[in-house]
Amino acid sequence: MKPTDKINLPKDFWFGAAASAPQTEGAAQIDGKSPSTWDMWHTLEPERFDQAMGPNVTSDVYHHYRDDVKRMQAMKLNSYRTSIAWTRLLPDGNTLNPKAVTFYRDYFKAMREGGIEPVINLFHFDMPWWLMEKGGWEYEGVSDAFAYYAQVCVETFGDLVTYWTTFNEPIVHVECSYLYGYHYPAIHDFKKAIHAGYQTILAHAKAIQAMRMVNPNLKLGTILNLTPVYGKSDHIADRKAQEAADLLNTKSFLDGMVLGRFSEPLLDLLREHDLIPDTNDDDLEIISKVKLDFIGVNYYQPRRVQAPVKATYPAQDPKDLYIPYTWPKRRMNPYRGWEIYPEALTDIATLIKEDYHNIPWYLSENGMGVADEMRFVDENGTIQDDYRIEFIYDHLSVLEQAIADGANCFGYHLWTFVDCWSWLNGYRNRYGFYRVDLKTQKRYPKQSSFWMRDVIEHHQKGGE
Ligand code: BGP
Repeated sequence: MKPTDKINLPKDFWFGAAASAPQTEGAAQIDGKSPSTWDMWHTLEPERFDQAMGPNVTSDVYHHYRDDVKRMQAMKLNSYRTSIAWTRLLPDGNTLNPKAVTFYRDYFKAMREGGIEPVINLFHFDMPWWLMEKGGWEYEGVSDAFAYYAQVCVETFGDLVTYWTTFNEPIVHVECSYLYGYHYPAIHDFKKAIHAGYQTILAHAKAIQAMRMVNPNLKLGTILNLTPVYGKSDHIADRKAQEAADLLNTKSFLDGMVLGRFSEPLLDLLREHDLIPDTNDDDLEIISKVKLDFIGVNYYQPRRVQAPVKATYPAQDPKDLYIPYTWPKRRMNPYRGWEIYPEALTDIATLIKEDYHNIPWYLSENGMGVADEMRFVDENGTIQDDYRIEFIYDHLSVLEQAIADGANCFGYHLWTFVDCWSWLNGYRNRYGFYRVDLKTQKRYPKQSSFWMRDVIEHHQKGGE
C-alpha cells in the first residue's frame, strides 16, 4: 500500500470530498421539493437510466447527514462540497420552502460544528422542471431566475457558508443536453449548445453580482472540469484540432467565467462556423465585471484528440473539428473507461498560473469509479481498495510538486464521500471513501478512508 507519510502539502490545505444534492439527498418527492428535470425524465423514460435507477432514493443523505458528518470528522476531513437543490429550496422559483431551509441550515451547521468547511454549489446539472418547461437554457429569463436563486441562497445560509460556487462543470449540462444525448432534452444542435453555454456564463455573472450585493465578504467561485487537451501529433491538422478542442471545452468557460471575456481565437472559430450566440452590450458588461476569489478544478482524465478524417463544413458538431485519439501508452480505469494520467495536473497548474493570474484553486473532484467492489471485501467487511489509494496518492504527489513549483492550489476533494448515484451509471461504479448498502442504507468505511485519515493525521502533525 502507498505510504501515508510521504505527502507534504501546505498548512491549512483542504482535505475533503465532493458530492451533489441530486446524487446523494434522495427524498426527491417529499417535504415540498418540486421535480427537477432528472426526476421528471426518470418518471417519463426510466429505461434511459442504468437499471432504471433514478435520483429518487440515492444514498438518502436527507435522512443520514448527521451521521455522515460524524464519519467525515472521524476521517479528519476539514472541508466538504455539496450542492443545494434549487427545486427543494425554491420549488416554484419564488417561494422559499421552510422545510428545505431547516434541512440545509441543520446540515451546514452540523458541518461547521464538526470543523468541516462547507463549500456549497448552486447548480449540479439539476435544472428545475418548471424552468425546463419554459425552455431551460434556451429560455431568455433563465439567467435572472438563477441569479434570484443565488441571492436567496446567500441570504438564507450566508451566515453558515463562506465558500460558494455557481456551477459544477458547466460544459457538461451544455454538451450532454444539446450534443451528446445524455441529459434532457437530449437534442443535437451545435448552435443551441453554444447559446446554452453563453446563457450559463451570463447566469454565473449575474449570480456572482447578486451574491456580492448581499454579502461582499463571501468567497465566490465556480467549478470547472479543466481537462487538458493533448493532440495526436505536431502535424498542422492535429494541432488545429487540438486548438479547437481547447477553445471550445476549456478556454470558453475559463475565459468567460474567470476573466469575464472571450478570446479572439474562440470568437473567430465561432464566426467561421456560424455559431456566434445572440449577445447584447449590457449582458457582456455584466460578464466583464465578474471577479472570482477561487475556482474548483475537477479533473479525472485528459482529452486526447486528432484531426477528423471527414468533416462537414461549416461544423455541425464538434466532431467536425476534432475527434478522440486513443494514446497507445494510456493507463485506464476500465470500469469508467477513463484514462488515468495524473501528470496533467502539472499542465493545469501551469495554465492557471500563466493565463489566469494564478487564481487560488483546489482540486474539487478527482476519483476512481470501480464496479463490483464487493469482490475486494475482507472478513471485516472492509473493501480493500488499493487501486483507489494508489490513484489518490499519484494525484496528490503531482499536486505536491506543482505547489512546490508555484501552483496556488489549496485543497483536494475526492469524488465522493459515500458511494452515490450517477447520472448515467446508477450505482454501478462506486467512488466513495464509504460503501453504502442500498438495501439498508448502512455505510461501511473502505480501506481508502483509513489511509486518507492517516495522511491527514501526518499532515496535521506538521508533516515530518
Ligand atoms: C463528474 C460529475 C459528478 C460525477 C462524476 C463521476 O463529472 O461532476 O457529478 O458524476 O463526474 O462521473 P460518473 O458518475 O459519470 O461516473
